[in-house]
Amino acid sequence: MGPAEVTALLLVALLTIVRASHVVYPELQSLEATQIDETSRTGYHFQPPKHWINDPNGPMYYKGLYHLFYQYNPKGAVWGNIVWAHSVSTDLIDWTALDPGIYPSKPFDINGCWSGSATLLPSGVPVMMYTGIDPDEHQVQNVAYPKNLSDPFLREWVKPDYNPIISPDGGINASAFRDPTTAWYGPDRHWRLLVGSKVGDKGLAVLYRSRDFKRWVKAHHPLHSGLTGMWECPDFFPVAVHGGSRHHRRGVDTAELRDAAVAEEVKYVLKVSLDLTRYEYYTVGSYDHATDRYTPDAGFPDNDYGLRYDYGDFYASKSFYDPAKRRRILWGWANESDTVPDDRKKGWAGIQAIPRKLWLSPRGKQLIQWPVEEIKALRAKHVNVSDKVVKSDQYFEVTGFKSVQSDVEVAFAIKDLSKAEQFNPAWLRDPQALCKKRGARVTGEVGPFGLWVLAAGDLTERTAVFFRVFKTTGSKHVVLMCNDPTNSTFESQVYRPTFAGFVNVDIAQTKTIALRTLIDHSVVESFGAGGKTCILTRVYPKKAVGDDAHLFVFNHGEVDIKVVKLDAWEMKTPKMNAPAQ
Ligand SMILES: *[C@@H]1O[C@H](CO)[C@@H](O)[C@H](O)[C@H]1NC(C)=O
Ligand SMILES: *[C@@H]1O[C@H](CO)[C@@H](O)[C@H](O)[C@H]1NC(C)=O
Ligand SMILES: *[C@@H]1O[C@H](CO)[C@@H](O)[C@H](O)[C@H]1NC(C)=O
Ligand SMILES: *[C@@H]1O[C@H](CO)[C@@H](O)[C@H](O)[C@H]1NC(C)=O
Ligand SMILES: *[C@H]1O[C@@H](CO)[C@H](O)[C@@H](O)[C@@H]1NC(C)=O
Repeated sequence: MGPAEVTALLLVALLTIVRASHVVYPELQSLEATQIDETSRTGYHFQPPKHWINDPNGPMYYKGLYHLFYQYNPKGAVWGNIVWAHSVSTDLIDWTALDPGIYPSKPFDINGCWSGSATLLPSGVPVMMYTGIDPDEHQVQNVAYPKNLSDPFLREWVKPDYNPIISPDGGINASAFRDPTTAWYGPDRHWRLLVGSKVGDKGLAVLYRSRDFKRWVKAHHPLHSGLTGMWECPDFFPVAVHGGSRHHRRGVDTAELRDAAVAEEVKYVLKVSLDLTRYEYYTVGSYDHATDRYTPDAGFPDNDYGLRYDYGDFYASKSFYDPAKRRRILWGWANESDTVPDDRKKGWAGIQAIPRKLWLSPRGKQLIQWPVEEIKALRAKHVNVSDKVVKSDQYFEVTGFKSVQSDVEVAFAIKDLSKAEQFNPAWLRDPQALCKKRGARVTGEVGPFGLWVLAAGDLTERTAVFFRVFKTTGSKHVVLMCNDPTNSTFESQVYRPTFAGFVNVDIAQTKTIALRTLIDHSVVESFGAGGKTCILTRVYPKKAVGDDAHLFVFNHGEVDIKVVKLDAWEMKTPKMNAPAQ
């Protein structure tokens, strides 16, 4: 490294301060976007007209409206000046932007209003619990109540003077104490909630109890902890156990747990966002109300290698119960993969993934996620392909529609699994590393096969979403799902990791595997095997934009595969955050 580089590095170190989990660029925080670059803006994924967004906050359903709040910088395209921006929708498709719901105004949140959750009290009153940054830069927990309960838009929020209601005392690190969950009510008539924290290398879901939602007392032990560094955005909720058919795929409201019969038929999910790796993981387990202990079921790794909602770009997620359709819906933030100067030029950064319905798989081994049914209403021009064999090293284009903003569902059949490559059990821990070694262009036996999306006509740009099948001992198989954006763009500064997860299917029995991919200009959001494995990636093609974006099916394995059926739809553009009249 030469002296000039050392100086440059020092300069970067001085200008960029890492505050909480965000890299901070003080000199850019309040530089308003003067123009908006539309090229890679999304059509049907949630985003505001401009500037920076991150975590989804306080999602809920109230008087016929879905509410989504989110971390937002009203003044620039990088993190800073954080408020709770607020949007509402009747159908999770068309969104209307309202004025920010919660913003710094009191000593207990004067330096920022960070993430939090909504709880619906038994009286029907919604209450927001959020992290405020006080004048000492301490992270404290506050409540806010709607000013006018008759207003379905819940435009104005009142912060009682008795805030903060939870302060970082009793050995809590005031710089690592945030993101309160939705509260739940126990048989002992006490409310409970979790706040993310850490002690040394140990991530904590700190538990608090309250009788009146005002005075909160820290429990003697956290609900759960793990040696994975700071836990952000914990989410803790019940899921119906399959078998109790009356609960099939339906969501469970934490409020229903007051009914002992319901409480006996559920499992619990604990999800945490790891500040260190910037990934999330979840476990499914049991929760003892009497001792306030959560125990993950056997078979769920409770560490960095745990199951993820999404193996790509998806963080700070939060679920909520939708009473209108009795389902649990998951929101998650996807950041940009381009550079900060790119974001400044674009005038915006960050989107929310498509809201996903979430439920426990029939055998209770994992969660299943699927785009909410509402987005089918956006499907327009349709094309299809059926019973088309794709031989080794062959590909074909899906023509007759514009794929740049589309929804693609495809089922692949595999003729012959006997040739599948041998799987090394050491690979089980890290699918991403395996996919990096065996990317889309590394020939295999069964796979790689899948889609090239946002591809240039000459294929110089393309993002591969694909499967690869391995065999293990005892005629069992392992299915790997990958997203390879290596050639998504010519821009060398763009972050282009291969993302991957294993798919828990018995491929020898099914002989087919399904893939659904939502393509949206700079978003490739994929659901493998009906939502068992999900991967979202952000890509920025230069050629494969607008009408020049193409869709192909490819097979780079030795064994033939067949497209049993492929359906693809152009997607209409909903009303996305036009300001309220
Ligand atoms: C409360 O909201 C309702 C419904 O929007 C409205 O009619 C009423 O005027 C509001 N009350 C106040 C005091 O603003
Ligand atoms: C508290 O958390 C901050 C932020 O992660 C960290 O820099 C600091 O070292 C922690 N303090 C202690 C005493 O662990
Ligand atoms: C393909 O789509 C057309 C028109 O949407 C439909 O009539 C036809 O049945 C479809 N074919 C298959 C095999 O799905
Ligand atoms: C990317 O493009 C280069 C040059 O055409 C090619 O050699 C390589 O195999 C491609 N990689 C992928 C993953 O498509
Ligand atoms: C999203 O951006 C990439 C590239 O800058 C980072 O590597 C990721 O850590 C980041 N993800 C989150 C959740 O912040």
